[in-house]
Amino acid sequence: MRIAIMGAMPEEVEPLVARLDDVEEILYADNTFYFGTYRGKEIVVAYSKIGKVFAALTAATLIEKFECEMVLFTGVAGAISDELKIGDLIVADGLCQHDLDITAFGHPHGYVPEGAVCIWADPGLREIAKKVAYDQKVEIKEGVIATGDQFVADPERKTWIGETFKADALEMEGAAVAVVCSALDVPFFILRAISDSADMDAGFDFDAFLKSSAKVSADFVMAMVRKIDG
Ligand code: OS5
Repeated sequence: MRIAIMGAMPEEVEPLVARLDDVEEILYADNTFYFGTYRGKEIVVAYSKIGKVFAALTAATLIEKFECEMVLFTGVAGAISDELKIGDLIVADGLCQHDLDITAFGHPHGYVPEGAVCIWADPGLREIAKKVAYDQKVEIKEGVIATGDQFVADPERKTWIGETFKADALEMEGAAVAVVCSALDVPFFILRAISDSADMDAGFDFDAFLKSSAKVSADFVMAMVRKIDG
């Protein structure tokens, strides 16, 4: 079983690469893929670069070129739910694209013909996350994560996204990974730790908490890898 673990930014994958044994770097499609092992399991780590297009390219490459059989995403997110504070973990049950808009043709926000507003993450991997959380006595929230090519630092936009998609957090890559994995029938899991609240302070908070929150998420995903069979 070869497991892909991806993030969007260097800070999101550095804690993963640091824990791999026998690391080999492979350059492909203008990106670096880190091959290694962790507790005897074959792992491929990559950061995609920011946004939906880069994330889709990386997820597709991990599956089609490097033959990964599942994709785990780790990184940070902006909180929508008031329950989520800096450093808290959210597991996506569903992912949607808040910036996908052909409402001029009568379609709902986030929908295009032959697509779906919400794509559901793998239930088995979400169960493993719950077991890890129980073992580690850590709280995780499950909820919808909204994705768009926009760093949200605006309370009005954040509220609109929360209300329109019933979303608890937002980021810029998760739904792209979901679209690719579901089209290719590969199980996927998206985990984020909160770095900011997508409000007027978001830019400042993001800079202050990117590294610490990215590590919270990366450590949790590695604990999941230890529990995954195969
Ligand atoms: O990957 C982007 C989405 N991430 C989640 C996130 C988020 N998304 C939307 N709105 C929010 N409020 C969010 N909070 C957390 C985080 C990331 C945001 S874009 C930040 C870009 C900052 C930056 N620009 N240049 N660098 C960093 C330096 C650099 C250099 C080399 C490689 C990468 C970055």
